[in-house]
Amino acid sequence: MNADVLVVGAGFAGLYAQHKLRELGLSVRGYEAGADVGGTWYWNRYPGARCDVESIDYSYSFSDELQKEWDWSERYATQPEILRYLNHVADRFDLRRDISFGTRVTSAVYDDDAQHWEVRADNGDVVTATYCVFATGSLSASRIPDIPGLSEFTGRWFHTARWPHEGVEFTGRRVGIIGTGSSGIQATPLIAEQAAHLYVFQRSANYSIPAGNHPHTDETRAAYKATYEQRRRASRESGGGSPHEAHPRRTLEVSEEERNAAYERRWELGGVLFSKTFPDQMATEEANAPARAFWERKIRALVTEPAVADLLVPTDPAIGTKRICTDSDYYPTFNRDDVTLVDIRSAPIEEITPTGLRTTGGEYELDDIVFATGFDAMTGALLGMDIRGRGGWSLRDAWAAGPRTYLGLMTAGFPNIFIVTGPGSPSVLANMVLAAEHHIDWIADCLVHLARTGNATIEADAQAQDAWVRRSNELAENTLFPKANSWYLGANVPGKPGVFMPFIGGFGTYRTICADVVAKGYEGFVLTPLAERRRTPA
Ligand code: N01
Repeated sequence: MNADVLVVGAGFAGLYAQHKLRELGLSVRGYEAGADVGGTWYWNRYPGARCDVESIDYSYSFSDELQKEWDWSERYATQPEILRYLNHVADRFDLRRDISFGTRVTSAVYDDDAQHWEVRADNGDVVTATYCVFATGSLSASRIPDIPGLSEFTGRWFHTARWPHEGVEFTGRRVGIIGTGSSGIQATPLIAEQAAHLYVFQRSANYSIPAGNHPHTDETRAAYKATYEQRRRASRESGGGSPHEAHPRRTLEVSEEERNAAYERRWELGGVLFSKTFPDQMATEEANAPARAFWERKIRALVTEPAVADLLVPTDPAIGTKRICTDSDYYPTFNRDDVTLVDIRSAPIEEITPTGLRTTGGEYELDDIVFATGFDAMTGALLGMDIRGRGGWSLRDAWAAGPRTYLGLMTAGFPNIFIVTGPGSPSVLANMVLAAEHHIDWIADCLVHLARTGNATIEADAQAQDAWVRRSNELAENTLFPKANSWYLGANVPGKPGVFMPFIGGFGTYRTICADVVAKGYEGFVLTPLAERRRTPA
């Protein structure tokens, strides 16, 4: 099988890649591990799953008709609604026809002589493709920690990112949930409503902000649709890919009263943008401390038992250095008699027993265990495949000390492989839909340029890549982010190199950098013409 472009993944990024690249007249072949479209929204079906970026922003911008015709029902869409939306997009633009579903790409090997990739999938398919686009997601390789005894457990167990499609009934059952990141924090209140008793096993407390979700009305929908164009423009120029204006002054330049009023306004609005109340909030501990103190006062007021509140307040000194969570009624859930917060920091889990779980502090009888234990983020899905570039050089070796890319788009030694929202791009720090659209548009323009200029390959120049990695690291080091043990740094995966993976310089700035690179003739990339031996048939 041959294709001009092979696209791996059929989430937001992969679907748009199908649409955009097909429009260029290229033959596109797609592979997707899930049985249908949706990517992260196909897999993450746990109770309470919803997006923490407003639905009107977390949606495609490439078609004005699409964004005008789709009516979001709530400010923050639920997983089922986002999946319905993606199915609608796939139907509307006929995007399924070139995708093999339920099929995982296992390897991609570059043939230097033929200047193409040979890609293999787990159904036995072998495809030769000139270009590969890896739209494999930043949070797609789910992780179950290596806790002894799981195979002996006689109850049911689930991972939030591999949730059964038919749903799970917890009524009358004793449930243990391990993990208190975004997934655990969203699932906890809903599982608590059903379970006979819920044990929340917490190793690290997280900062969560009430989401401030509300239904949209015809009026709010008409209002946002009328200003969509301005909203999208503001999002593209912003730091995080959605319209947001921080307070015009720095944290300590305003009085305590004004500061608290600003936090209160953001708190009332709800959501992750609390982290960006002041422009310097993530830059220094002094600027972060008042926001953190405000958060703590709010949370303590929600939790009845002071000892439980003590546990729910993170030990990380700064708020927002780990991905901030958003919730609906997470903290009040711990006031219920049928919910117990178990501190597994001071008394770690020793093993899963046939009938529950044992920590160094005690034994818990459980019917069900829910792993909300996260992902091998940003690199897990890519390194899960055997990708070999020039001279058989493997991506796993190239990234052994942490991911190295130029602009997050390409890696030196791997010609014609594009990564969508990869490490070294704003990625998870931005609105992923707009970030994916930006990358796919950039890739499409690049392929047109290659064709027009008679070039067959493009790859990152090693020196430009080194400089980009240095620049990204320096930017991160000037913030509080690297101080936390977060998945941004790979800290949740034993043995993973501790490198801050996303580009933290801001989405708008990054877009300008990418445009400048193109304006300067793809500066930092090496373009090579079609090899002589390919032009003249033997
Ligand atoms: O995963 P996480 P997540 N023993 O890695 C714990 C996006 N997302 O799926 O912190 C015991 O954040 C771990 O403890 P610790 C969003 O970007 C978005 O919740 O390592 N515990 C932690 O508490 C988010 O950041 C949305 O000490 C163990 C938890 O498991 C990202 O996905 C919703 C353990 C993992 O938290 C990941 O979120 C959901 C062990 N061995 C997800 N191993 C929204 O849009 C891990 N843990 C709202």
